[in-house]
Amino acid sequence: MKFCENTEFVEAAYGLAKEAYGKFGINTDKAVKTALGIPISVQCWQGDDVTGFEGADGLSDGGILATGNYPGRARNGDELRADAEFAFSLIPGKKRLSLHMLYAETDGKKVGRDELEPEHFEKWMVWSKKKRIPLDFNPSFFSHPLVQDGYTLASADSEVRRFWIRHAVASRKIAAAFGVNQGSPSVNNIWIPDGSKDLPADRLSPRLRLREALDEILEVRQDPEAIIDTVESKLFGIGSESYVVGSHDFYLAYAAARKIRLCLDMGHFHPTENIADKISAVLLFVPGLLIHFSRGVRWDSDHVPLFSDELREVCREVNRQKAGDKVDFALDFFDASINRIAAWTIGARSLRKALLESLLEPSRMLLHAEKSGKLHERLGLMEEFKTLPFSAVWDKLCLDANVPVGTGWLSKTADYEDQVLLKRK
Ligand code: RNT
Ligand code: ZN
Repeated sequence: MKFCENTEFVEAAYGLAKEAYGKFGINTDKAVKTALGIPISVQCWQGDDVTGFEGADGLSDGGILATGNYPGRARNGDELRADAEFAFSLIPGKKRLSLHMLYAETDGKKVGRDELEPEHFEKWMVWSKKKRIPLDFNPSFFSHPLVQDGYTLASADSEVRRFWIRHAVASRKIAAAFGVNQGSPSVNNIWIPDGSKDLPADRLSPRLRLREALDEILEVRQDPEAIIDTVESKLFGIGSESYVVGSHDFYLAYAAARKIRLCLDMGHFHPTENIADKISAVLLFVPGLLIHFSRGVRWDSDHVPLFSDELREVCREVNRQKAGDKVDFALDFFDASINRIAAWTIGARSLRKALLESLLEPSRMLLHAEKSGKLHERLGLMEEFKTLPFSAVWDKLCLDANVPVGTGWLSKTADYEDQVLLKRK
């Protein structure tokens, strides 16, 4: 069955669902429209296993790892843009694309990462404008010989540190150029891998150096209308199991003190810790959040996110607090063991689903039960809401957005694999 052939069925089911939600005071038409309008920043690096265009044959030196060798990885800008565009045709709603410094296009010239300029992202900017897909950005502190013994901005070697400071300053200039090009700010996220495999004797000095380096980077003025600065923490990485300089405590305090936005990555906390609970706490003290939607599995923080309880709870929290204007939604994962277009599609669709579901929650009833001390009612309602006819509204959202309903995107992905991906040798 092709996705467009069951329009009537989707509409009929939606009619019933609309009535069901209406009984709880929820306007499904409005929820669909709102959910479609929330931008999801899709990470370009799922398309090529975080390899980039510097001639590397994969990700290295930085505590993260892409595993798998499914055929069809994008090898250059044109392929990556084509793949992203195709994936975007399967993902409903507003999208942005997040780039890394690694994805500069220098026409075969070797340009140091500390010397990159907006002109090296010209092709991306032209594409962004033409396709109306705003760009976000990230300095790349990995896969580079100057990631010295696992350290970059916090390195004790001042030459190494200076190089990475120049790199981050350059990334902010490029992000600001994106912002001007697209007429809205580009989010520039700083994540560094710095840390130690085994127990450090000195936990303080690297943190002092990181604080100083960040201050120096952020001191360079960029137009706040063009760029939003964020900093991202981590719990541990490969080779930084015992100590991470940019821990959650470090960046939480830093972002609050310097009044910049904080990035919370769902895969960067203890396995039973959900960032949903952090949102209301952190937003009291920092101006905004970037959320990296990901899925941690044992040591890996970057599996494809699913429509899981954790992810749904995060979206519900943002909606319940009406914090949407202070939160940017982004994806961060890289799985090289499955079709990369499918990885993008599964992750992005699951986030869009959770956003829609959060908007369909009859939160007022929960609040009412809570305020009147009827906690059994609060729990009972939460449980009953789980089985409201959500899938009918989700299908309608896909139909309205003109993307495949249900499993329809899988056969399209298979065609693209045959016609495009498998031809790449
Ligand atoms: C790594 C961080 C970071 C990266 C990307 C590639 O643990 O999550 O966000 O995944 O920048
Ligand atoms: Zn992340």
